[in-house]
Amino acid sequence: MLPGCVPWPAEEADRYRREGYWKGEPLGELLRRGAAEHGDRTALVARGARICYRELDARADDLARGLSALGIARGDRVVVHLPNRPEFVLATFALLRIGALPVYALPAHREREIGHMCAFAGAAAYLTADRYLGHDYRETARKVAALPEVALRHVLVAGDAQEFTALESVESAGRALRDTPLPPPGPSDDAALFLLSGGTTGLPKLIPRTHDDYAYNARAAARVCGFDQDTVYLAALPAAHNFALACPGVLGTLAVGGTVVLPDDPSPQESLRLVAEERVTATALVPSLLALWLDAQEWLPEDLSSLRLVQVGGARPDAATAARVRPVLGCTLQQVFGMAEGLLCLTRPDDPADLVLSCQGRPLSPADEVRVVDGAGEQVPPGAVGELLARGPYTLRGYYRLPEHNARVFAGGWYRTGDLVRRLPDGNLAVEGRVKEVINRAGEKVSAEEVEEHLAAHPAVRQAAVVGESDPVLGERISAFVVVEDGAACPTPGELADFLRARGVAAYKAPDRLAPIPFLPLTAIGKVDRKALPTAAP
Ligand code: OOB
Repeated sequence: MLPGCVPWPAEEADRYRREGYWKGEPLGELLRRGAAEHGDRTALVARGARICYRELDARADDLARGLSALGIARGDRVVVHLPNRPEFVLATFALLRIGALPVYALPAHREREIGHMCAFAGAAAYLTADRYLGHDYRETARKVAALPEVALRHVLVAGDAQEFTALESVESAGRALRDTPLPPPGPSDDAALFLLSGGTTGLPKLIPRTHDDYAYNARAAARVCGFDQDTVYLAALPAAHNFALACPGVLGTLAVGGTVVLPDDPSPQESLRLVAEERVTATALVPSLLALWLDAQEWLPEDLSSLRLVQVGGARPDAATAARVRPVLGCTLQQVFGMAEGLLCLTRPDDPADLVLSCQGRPLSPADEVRVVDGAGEQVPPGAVGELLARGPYTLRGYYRLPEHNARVFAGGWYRTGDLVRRLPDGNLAVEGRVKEVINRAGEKVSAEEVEEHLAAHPAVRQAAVVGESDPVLGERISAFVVVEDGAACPTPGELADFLRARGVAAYKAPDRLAPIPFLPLTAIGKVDRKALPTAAP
């Protein structure tokens, strides 16, 4: 095991192998198998170019040899900071094949996050693009490489590399070494890659995912979603995020011989155009992006008749938005409640529509174990709200190099998710908020998410974000930021209190403070970034 990572206990690991969850196959083989079975089929579509399985496989090998010749070796960490371009997929397989570990940064990250990741991971290399969406990533590379705590041996750039090493030149150097055998990637139960924790507070933590666990995650998700070689998956979210990478995402699609479409930019216009042009069948969206798709489709309709499945996750969609999927997009909605740490819950494509609208899904694997507990760690009665604990064949046993934090967050192999859920009698989970986003107002506990949902139901309110602010009298007060519908006047706190009361909501949940805001700040993956909301009263 890579030092700093926490293995599963031998007993559980044996069970996961025996029961067929862990197949003992390195993740890099997922594409090798694809190439053997689907050689001429299109694996990737990007910027009008089409790359078949055989070509993608061969190019990944070339890049693997090139990287190896540069001295990048098994166990090295490489921060991968690429937008959704073919190089992302090539670099992923090249690194996996030589046992070097990609550490996936999101395109929206800048030198603060990247510097932290490079330092904390002890990265040997940083791989980025030249420019994307108006940002020059070489500038980021310069700033990061200059940090005293960062010790990069290489900076690789896809595109115009300027003073850095061009990724293309590494691939062509590797092409000249085609007769050289590739070094083996190491045991399949060892860490293969690092994902970032999705927490909206503090700097991201690193989550090691093993070859065995992540391959299972991708394959099982593909199975549950009905992906096959006719699937055309649009990576509308950053492929560096677990949702679009392996739930089933890019890896799940490639595992079954489907086609991955990479948009040039993340705008709904570009995505919807590609759905029509490439006959896309499935995609994954966060609620904020789904709302944009729905609006865009109403004023600039495209032919979406190929679309079968739209996955929505990362945050809970409001009921009204979720209900528009079938009428506006003409396809099945799938709610996905996942986390980079592992556990993935999904509604199933053949679930009744009212069930899909009422919960966030059930665990992916028969081997997933979940518990819903109160503050004392005791299981709550069925149907009551409590904190979700999880363990299973693809849920981490510890964050990378954080033994003290791990001691607090893991007990008996259970990962404390920090999410408040309700378990329905059929095993589905409804997400009710987060432990941390509970506002303690004069002793009353208020879920920020619950208040947001009520505020968003007001006709003048398009979106709302609620945070707790310290208050000399109440301890914490409820502060609401609202985006008002076009042409509507911002409701007053009194009107909102009346509105909430009319909905039968306890009076203590009404916001104490209200501020109109032009748009809600989002995190790198598109969730509402509560910590970026202004905290002082306007
Ligand atoms: C996904 O992963 P992360 O790591 O960015 O964030 C995980 C957290 C969860 O612990 C939960 O608090 C929240 O995001 N979350 C949801 C949700 N899906 C995730 N909260 C409410 N409803 C949902 N459907 O966000 C992620 C990873 C894989 C697949 C999908 C999402």
